[in-house]
Amino acid sequence: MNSTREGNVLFQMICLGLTGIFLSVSVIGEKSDVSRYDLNDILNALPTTVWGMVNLVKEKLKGTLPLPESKRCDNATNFTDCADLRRRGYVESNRVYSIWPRYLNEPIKVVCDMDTEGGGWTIIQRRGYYDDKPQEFNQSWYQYSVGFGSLNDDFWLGNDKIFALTNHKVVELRVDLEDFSGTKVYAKFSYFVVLSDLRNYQMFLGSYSGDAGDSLLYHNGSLFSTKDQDNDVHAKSCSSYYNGGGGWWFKSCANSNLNGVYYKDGKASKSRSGIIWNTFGGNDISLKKTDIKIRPIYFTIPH
Ligand SMILES: [Ca+2]
Repeated sequence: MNSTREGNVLFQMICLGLTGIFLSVSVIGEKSDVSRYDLNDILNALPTTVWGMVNLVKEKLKGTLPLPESKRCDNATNFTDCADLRRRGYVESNRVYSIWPRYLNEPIKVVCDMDTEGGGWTIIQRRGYYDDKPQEFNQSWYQYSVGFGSLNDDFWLGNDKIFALTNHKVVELRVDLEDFSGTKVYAKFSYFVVLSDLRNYQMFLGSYSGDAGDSLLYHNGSLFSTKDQDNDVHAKSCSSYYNGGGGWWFKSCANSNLNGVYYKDGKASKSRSGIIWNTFGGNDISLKKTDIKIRPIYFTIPH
């Protein structure tokens, strides 16, 4: 590939990225349930987000990272998320698919929920689907950034991927929960945005609906924290002091943390250390199954 062609490809990538941000902001701005405070915070974060993208492209220009242009032609990775797959006729849940969200240097593997409310959900976290031994969620900042676990059972997709998937389109969030008595509930939030590593993966949520209660809203606007990086507003580290060492968007601990310790009988040895959603069972129990998933807000299936 000659350098002019490379330049054109890079320029297109930058333009696509910027257009995506402006579209996302304008769509969010039109939604009445977004507070002026939230929108201002997102807008204030844009320069660092764009700066991160510019640095990524500069790395490509230096030749330290491979150009993705040739892979883009591969049909197997010509999908940006599970909604894209579902629209184009893929209906199998719990299968590993390859997708390529904008802002990522290469395709990634994901599992989809193709059943709930018409499907098209990209799953970003799952607990309680393991075969032998539960996946350990007591992991470092780095591991939460890149992701861990197995897509075939329990996993955290990774904050860098969650950043890409929540910024290339405006997405809603759905959380499905099950306790050890077999009761299933869900919570939905009308939008969900996670900022980049440069902003400590700060998270913003829209309005709540569902029957699980709105326990994640308490953490709205919080930065991500792990056992080795305390960004919460509590005097101590929520992750390591109260919440079992998992990473989460802790404000000042409690209310919800789906990345706590997995207790096989649902009985937490210490209050708040398990997988908790305060409005569904309180802080003393631990849930049996969770999955967290996202989908573009204007998702429809063509007939
Ligand atoms: Ca703290």
